[in-house]
Amino acid sequence: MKESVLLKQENLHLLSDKIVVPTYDRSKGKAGIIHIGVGGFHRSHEAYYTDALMNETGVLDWGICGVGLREADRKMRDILSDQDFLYALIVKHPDGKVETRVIGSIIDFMLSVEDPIAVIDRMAHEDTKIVSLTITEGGYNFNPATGEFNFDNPDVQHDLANPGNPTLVFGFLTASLKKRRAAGLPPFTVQSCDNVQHNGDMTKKMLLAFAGKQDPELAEWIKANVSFPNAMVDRITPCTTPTDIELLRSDFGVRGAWPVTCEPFCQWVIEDNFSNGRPEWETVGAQFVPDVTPYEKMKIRLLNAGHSVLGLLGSIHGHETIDGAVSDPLFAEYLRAFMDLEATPVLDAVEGIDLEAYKDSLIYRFGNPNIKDSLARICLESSAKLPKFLISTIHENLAAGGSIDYATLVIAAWCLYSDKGLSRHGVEFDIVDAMKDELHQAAMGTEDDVLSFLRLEPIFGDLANNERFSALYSEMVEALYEDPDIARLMEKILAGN
Ligand code: CS2
Repeated sequence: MKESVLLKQENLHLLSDKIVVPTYDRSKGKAGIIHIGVGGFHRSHEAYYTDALMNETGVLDWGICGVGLREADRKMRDILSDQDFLYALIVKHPDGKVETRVIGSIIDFMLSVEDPIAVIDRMAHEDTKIVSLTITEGGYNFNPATGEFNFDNPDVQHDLANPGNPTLVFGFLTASLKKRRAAGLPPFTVQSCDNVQHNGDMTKKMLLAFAGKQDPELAEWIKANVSFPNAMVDRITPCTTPTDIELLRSDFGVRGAWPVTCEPFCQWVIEDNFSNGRPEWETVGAQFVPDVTPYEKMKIRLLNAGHSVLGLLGSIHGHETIDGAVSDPLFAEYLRAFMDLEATPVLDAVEGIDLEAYKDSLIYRFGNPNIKDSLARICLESSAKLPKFLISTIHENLAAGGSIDYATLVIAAWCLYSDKGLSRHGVEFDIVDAMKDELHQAAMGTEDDVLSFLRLEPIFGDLANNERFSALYSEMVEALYEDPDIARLMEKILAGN
């Protein structure tokens, strides 16, 4: 077998010419962007767009310095730093075609747990024009039912008491913006890349709540001077598996310890609102629009909610991946009916977008047999996702007198999932959720009080008191607890009960 090449800057010229590699001079790159939360998604999306831009135009001011705020980020930092911050992006097409490119836009990486001051200083450096975030839905630290900043979080308490030694993103943003202001530097733009509706507005609201407690005058300055563009981000990026690492070696001759795989589709719709300049990402396919609202709502309520529908129902049924679930005709029909009958009626029209075609494209993307997107990944942190992805649709349909059956079954399945933690065949789930214990406790009460799970107010708000919803939910939960054969209930809903 041909020898494989270690992924390093000095070895790039040895790589097969079927691999796209950075053509720009990385050693001259400046970190115009600090990115907090370098996981799979950042590496398949923002870092990919930025690399494509650097390759296309040769601009060097928009390199990315990754920042990890958690001890768990050490592995990524160590691996990337051993590879001169290079990694392979493996794009898997539905027809089996695989394209690989080496991404070079990340040029540095810092761990705040090692040196928080150095991170604050880097963010406060004049080269930094944008601080972008992929901190997951849960990282915004809001109470999902009220939408307000959660001051009860012990890490928030710590950060308020220790402004020079923060742990959470809001502490770092506040400390570095304070430094910039004192130095007379313009603020950076804070750019969220998470699946949160109005992600920029949400970041602003949370940061102002935190900074306002710490330094009200600074909060006023932030409010007046920092921009927080809203954006819709999209690219399905499953978790990297050992098979991906092996594929990179066997089919492309590259030894890279943590490649990223993703689908070919990629979308980024951004409001053009940057306080300190921005890369021309439109050159490489991003769209800049005056108002991103209709795009983000459409994506969250169809794509992300669709994932959750398949994720929870599919897990109970015993499916393991999104493509596995969507190739089951019952699940495909159920998903489409959920989209058509419950999600679409409460969406706003999106100029230039044919919603029917958008939904068709989602089902096509979900069916990509080479993207083995695990249902376990989809069900991660459901407590932060479902209020935005699915429960908002239920609330809006309740207000409008629309259908709620399809989504309600997902909530009932979530209760069973959190309570028993088992598929209908008895396979145990590995549940990862910041609210895992609360979810389990509440779900466990179901046999004594059928609405116990719904009483988790931060997630469900007052849904337990809604007669229409609670009656339907009770019926479904009782049926599921009696017999976890979820397919039977899905068929019943599809048949119009
Ligand atoms: C998924 C998303 O986490 C989830 O539940 O729905 O990660 C989804 O794959 C991305 O938003 C696609 O852009």
